[in-house]
This record gives sequence, structure tokens and C-alpha cells, in this order.
Amino acid sequence: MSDQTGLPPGQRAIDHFPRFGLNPYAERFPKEPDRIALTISGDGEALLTGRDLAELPRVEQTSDFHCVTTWSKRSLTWSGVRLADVYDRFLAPLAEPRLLIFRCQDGYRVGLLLEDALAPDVILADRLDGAPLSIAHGAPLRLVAPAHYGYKNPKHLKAIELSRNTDYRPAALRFMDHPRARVALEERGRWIPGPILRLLYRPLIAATARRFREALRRHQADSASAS
Ligand SMILES: Nc1nc2c(c(=O)[nH]1)N[C@H]1C(S)=C(S)[C@@H](COP(=O)(O)O)O[C@H]1N2
Ligand SMILES: [Mo]
Repeated sequence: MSDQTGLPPGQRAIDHFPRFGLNPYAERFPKEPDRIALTISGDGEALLTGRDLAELPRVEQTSDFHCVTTWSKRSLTWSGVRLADVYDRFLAPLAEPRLLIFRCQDGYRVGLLLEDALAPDVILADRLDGAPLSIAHGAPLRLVAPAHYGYKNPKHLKAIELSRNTDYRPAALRFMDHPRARVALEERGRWIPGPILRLLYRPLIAATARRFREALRRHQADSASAS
């Protein structure tokens, strides 16, 4: 058993870090897991590559990861660049947004309020625990926002949209997408209290993890036979 002390409300530590998400995304994979290309759109548009990000200071950060369904993985060490540095250098000149909408190569999308996105522990990560990010965990680039539930940590990033409105269409059903989703306040979803959502989500963990694991295995077998 993992040490369960000091976790946020309703969370339980597990020993491994599963590939996970909303069911339909289990079978969707990034088309270009090896190349960082981030389209930024606001009043104007820009394309950021790995070379652009390499101009910014590299940071390493160890944090716990909390899925809204109640599993937590402790002590993951990510490295990449601070989103706040990306914002100052490349995004702020394009717009004055209130919301950042992140779009992913697998079709997933999610929004973070600007004030949450600019926290110093929010990073665009391309490495995990000393190795390049795997397909399971978000290659080529993912957002890590440790104060927010996993669903605000989009993988396989391909675009960031700068929006003046705070409203957007989430990948999940609306009740599942809290605008802020802060783990410490148990903001699991909208309208329904966190402690109730715990009970609804917890029974789904095992089957979801299995579905994501088996889909990845098939994807890797297909990629191996195609090459
Ligand atoms: N592109 C993309 N990002 C995503 C998801 C997804 O399905 N697709 N799922 C989210 C959810 S619900 C969780 S818990 C985490 C899981 O991250 P992991 O697969 O690295 O454990 O990714 C989040 N980001
Ligand atoms: Mo999640």
C-alpha cells in the first residue's frame, strides 16, 4: 500500500502512473508525437516550435498528480518551460485573454483561466522522470498544472487559443468540467459537490485504466508492424 498521508480531500495514492482519460480518448493517439508544433491564436497567429521554447529557461519540477476520479500519483518529476514565460515572450503580444484553450492532437481540449495558467508551477513539459515524454503521458508536449485535476493537464498539445471570453466547449460533459478544478478545494465538477462525484467516479477507475492500457498496447503493436 502507498502512503496515504497528506493527500488532498478524497484522493488515494497509487503506485503506478496509468495512461488515463475520458473513455473515447483511449483509442486516439497523437499523429506527431516527435515534433513540437504549437499554433497560438489570438488577434494574430503564431507557430511555436521546440526551438522557440528552447530559448526560455528550462525548469524541473516535482509534484503530485491528481485525477478527478480520485487516484493520485505522487512525486513525478517533469521538465520543460514555465507557461508564464511562454506567455510573456510569445502569447501576451498577441492578445489580452481571460482564458487559454488548449487543443490536443487526439482531439481533446480544455480551458484554464489565465490567472490559473500563469501560476509558477504550471509548465509545458517535454520530459518526465528524466526521459522524453512517452506517448502514454503526453508526447510531444503536455501541460502540467499540479494544483488542478488531471483533466486540466492536457497531453499531446497542438494549439493554444487565447480567448477574451471565459466560456468554451469542453471535451467532457459540462458538469464534469469545473472552470478552475482546484484539487485543494475539491472542485471536481460543476453543480455537483466534489464528495458526491468521488463516489460516482471511483468505481470507474479500474475499467478505464484497463481500456487505456490495452488500446496503447494495440497502438504500439500496429506501429511496430507498420514500420
Ligand atoms: N490529450 C489528452 N489530454 C488529457 C486527457 C486525454 O484523454 N487526452 N485526459 C486527461 C485526464 S482525465 C487525466 S487524469 C490525465 C491523465 O494523464 P496520464 O495519461 O499521463 O496519466 O490526462 C488529461 N489530459
Ligand atoms: Mo482524470
